Amino acid sequence: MGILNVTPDSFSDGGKYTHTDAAISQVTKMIEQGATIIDIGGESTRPGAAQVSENDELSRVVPLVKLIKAHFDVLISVDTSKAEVMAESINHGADIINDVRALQNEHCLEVVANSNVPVCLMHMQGLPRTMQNNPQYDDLIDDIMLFFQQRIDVCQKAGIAKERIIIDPGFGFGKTLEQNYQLLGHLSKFKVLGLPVLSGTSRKSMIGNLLNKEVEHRLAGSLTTAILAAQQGANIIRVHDVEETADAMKVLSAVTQNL
Ligand code: 7PJ
Repeated sequence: MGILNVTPDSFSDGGKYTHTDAAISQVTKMIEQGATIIDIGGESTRPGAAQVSENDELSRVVPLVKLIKAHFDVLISVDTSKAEVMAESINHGADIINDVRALQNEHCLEVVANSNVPVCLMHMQGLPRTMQNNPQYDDLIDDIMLFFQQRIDVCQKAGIAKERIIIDPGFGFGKTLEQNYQLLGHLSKFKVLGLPVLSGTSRKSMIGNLLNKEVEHRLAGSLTTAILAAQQGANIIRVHDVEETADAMKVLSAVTQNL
């Protein structure tokens, strides 16, 4: 899954792809490099980021969904927590809804239930503005597991079949540095839920803070996390550096296919 950020303030590609032409060339490049899903995000969820109005998010995301649909044969994922953005994106051909709030905002459950697209439920403790202020768990893995079980249950009761659900433990979303690495080390545990797992660590602070490196120097760290996640059964790896990650995944599968 290649990340296409369309927010002016998203941290690692800071507004470079706000314009249509740039977005198209970025998508072309990511597909050539091996991305099979493009994740469009119109709301920055980095800690402390400004909130985005529904109209702004709609006007950033929906034209891109239409454009990508018209020009490419690739799965389109929309990273949003707003029911209206979900609905409009689905109407214009989005293939996956990726919600860092796991459909907890108003009307989101209904919108997804009334469609047939898969949805990624991500775990977040707290909310983006404050989530990194001293996150606490009784037991990190058990707490996140319980959250997934509850959200899967709520989704199923709302009419979203289990077959449509993808889970994501939400690296960096209300987790300390240690907790993020503990989570990565135990990622395979979530496979007991019998659902596809998405892992998103690309260029995140968990890498920057460990290595003391700025965003443009986090490739080696990002690749290491991608490999560790894939080795534990992650099915979708959400990344900025598609070419390098696709190479790493090819090498990994050459090994695992010959085991
Ligand atoms: C994630 C996401 C993630 C899923 C972002 C960033 C922050 N969606 N959207 N998982 N992260 N499913 O890319 O650093 O980890 S935005």
